[in-house]
Amino acid sequence: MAMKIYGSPMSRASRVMWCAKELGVPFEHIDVPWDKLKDPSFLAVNPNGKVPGFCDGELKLFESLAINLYIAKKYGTGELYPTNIDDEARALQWTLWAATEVEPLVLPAVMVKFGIGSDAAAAQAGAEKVKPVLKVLDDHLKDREWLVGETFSVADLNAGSVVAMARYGDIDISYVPNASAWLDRCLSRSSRNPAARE
Ligand SMILES: N[C@@H](CCC(=O)N[C@@H](CS)C(=O)NCC(=O)O)C(=O)O
Repeated sequence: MAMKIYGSPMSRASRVMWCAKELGVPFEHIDVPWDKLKDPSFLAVNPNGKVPGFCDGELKLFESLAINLYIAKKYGTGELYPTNIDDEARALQWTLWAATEVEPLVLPAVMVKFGIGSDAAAAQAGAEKVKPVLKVLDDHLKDREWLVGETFSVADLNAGSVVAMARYGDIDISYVPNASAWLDRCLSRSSRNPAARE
């Protein structure tokens, strides 16, 4: 039975679809209308009433980046997921860094851009506060192409999914050229092409 990924492609479900497509793992995509997220039928999938929701056989998961770590480890160890404990720890580090240090600062700009939120002051403050955070990423990438090891990994996919929100929110990140070029590399993967296999 194929994995099931619930949620609009315009939501964080896109991160999970990207991960599955990167590995060529077949999945069933179930779009869930925004006004149905708190319905009991969807709460049975994700009790938070948010997308993505995810099922793989008996396993149900929420949290997009955690789902990606699971998919990458189960279907892509040695490819998308590291084979040694040090690199595994680095992948977890960059994932948690993106979720906790970056996402809260760039989210308000995305909300304003798409008319979901109206706190322009929070959007502007986040765009300022994220500068030293992205400098950490930029410094790490000054003499390397990818975050962990020599190839694109789940660390890039997860952190790239989050840093991309700065772009979606029209936050200029050209002041971190290494991070900017890395984001371009991440976002130009063929697995992000809408025509990539589901
Ligand atoms: N940290 C969660 C965030 C999930 C989330 O907030 N999803 C949004 C869509 S991108 C949602 O479902 N919002 C509806 C709501 O909050 O009611 C994740 O990464 O999966």
